[in-house]
Order: sequence, then C-alpha cells, then structure tokens
Amino acid sequence: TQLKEIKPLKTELSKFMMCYKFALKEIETKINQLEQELEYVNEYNPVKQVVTRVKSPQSILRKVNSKGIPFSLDVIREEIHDIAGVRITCLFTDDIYEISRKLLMQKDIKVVDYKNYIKYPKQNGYRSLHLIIQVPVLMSDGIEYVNVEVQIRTVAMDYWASLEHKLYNKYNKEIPFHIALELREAAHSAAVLDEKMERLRLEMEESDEISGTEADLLELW
Ligand code: 0O2
Repeated sequence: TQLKEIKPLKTELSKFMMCYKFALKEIETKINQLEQELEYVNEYNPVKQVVTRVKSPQSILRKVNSKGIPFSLDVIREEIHDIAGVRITCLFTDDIYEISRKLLMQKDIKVVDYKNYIKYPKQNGYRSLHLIIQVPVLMSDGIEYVNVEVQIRTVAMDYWASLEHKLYNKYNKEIPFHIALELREAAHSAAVLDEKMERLRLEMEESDEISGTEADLLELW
C-alpha cells in the first residue's frame, strides 16, 4: 500500500519540476533568438552570458520553511517565484534595460513582478534587475503558466554578487560587520565603475557617429 501511495506523489513531483525545466528551455530559446536578432540588426550582442538553473528540492524546502508556508505544490507554485531561474550577464547598465524591454515586449510573456535593485540597491549593496515572468508551457494535459525569475546584471554586479553569496554561506548568513562594511564599499565601487563604463561607451558611440558623418561627407565630395 505504501508504494501505491508514494507513486502518484512521485509522479506529481516529477511533473512539477519538469514544468520549470521546460519553462527554462522556452526562455533560453527566446533569449538566444533575441541575441541573434540584435547581433544582426545592431552588430552588437548585449548578452555576455546566460545561466539557467532549477532550484534543488532541498533549497525549495528551505525556502518553504523560511517563508512559513505549507508544503503544498499549489502554494509553492504561487509563493516561490525563483524555482526556475535565468541569470543574464551583460557589459553595460543600459544593456540590462534593453534586454528587459525586449523580453517583456514578447506577447506570450506576462510580467508578475519587477524588482529594480539597481535603482534601489539592497541594504547590503546588492544590485540587479529581477523580473518574475510567466511563461506558457505546453504539457500533455494543457498549457501551464510557469513562473521564471530572470536576473539581469552587469559583469561588475555579478562579480560582487558571487563573492557576497560565498561569504553569506561561509558565515552562515551572519557576515561579520567589518566584512559587510567592505562589501558595501565594494558594491559602491562596482556601481561607480558601471557608470564610468557607460559614459565611455556613450562617448565612443558619439565619436563613431561623427566619424561616420565625416566619412559620408567625404564620399559625397
Ligand atoms: P540562489 O542560491 O541564487 O537560488 P521574495 O520571494 O520576493 O519574498 P526573494 O525570493 O528573496 O524574496 O526574492 P529576491 O529578492 O528577488 O531574491 C531572489 C534571488 O536573488 C536570490 O535567490 C539570489 O539569487 C538573488 N539575491 C537576492 N538578494 C541577494 C543578495 O543580497 N546577495 C546575492 N548574492 N544574491 C541575492 P536565493 O534563493 O536567495 O539564492
């Protein structure tokens, strides 16, 4: 009898996780097409790296406990938005908004939540743009709308977040005060670097435009 009871639960859990895997495949394809199109139209691909992951069952359980929600797949589906995660890294802050705009323009993607930790960094200095989107996934018994968390950040933001994540785990969520202070300073330096890079890029684009016009004029002459 025990096996009889467990089997449907196992099937339900596998299907639950499968939906997230399929949603990630869908969104990966969309990003990939977007990259190719931008590369073709603008001769510049703003996306440097795309990483996807499905949250491990242990990590989902940890979040269920920390949020104090019941262990029900329906509740988990509603309350935990980052079971499927995509992280897009790019070079410039402007690229982040460009990618997010282009993604959200797609008719079949619905935005559930939008957190701008770039405009409003977290207390510890964390910066990134988070989109929670719903992606339709075709299953054998119909369409499921699956939540996917998309994190879009610059290389500098990503560099900072990876180290902070390591420290957070190393110190078991209690980063010593002096290290937290230095991390905040490092986050500020990363933000300054991002601004500087953005300015240099604009300058380069402006001078490209001027030399383009000069070349056009010379050709006319
Ligand atoms: P992992 O290992 O990346 O999966 P909410 O559900 O809105 O109540 P939640 O889920 O904390 O709150 O949402 P939020 O703020 O959007 O954060 C979700 C994910 O963003 C985290 O997932 C991290 O990946 C990243 N993140 C958020 N804040 C920080 C931060 O201060 N430092 C770093 N390094 N990453 C952050 P997980 O599940 O925490 O981790």
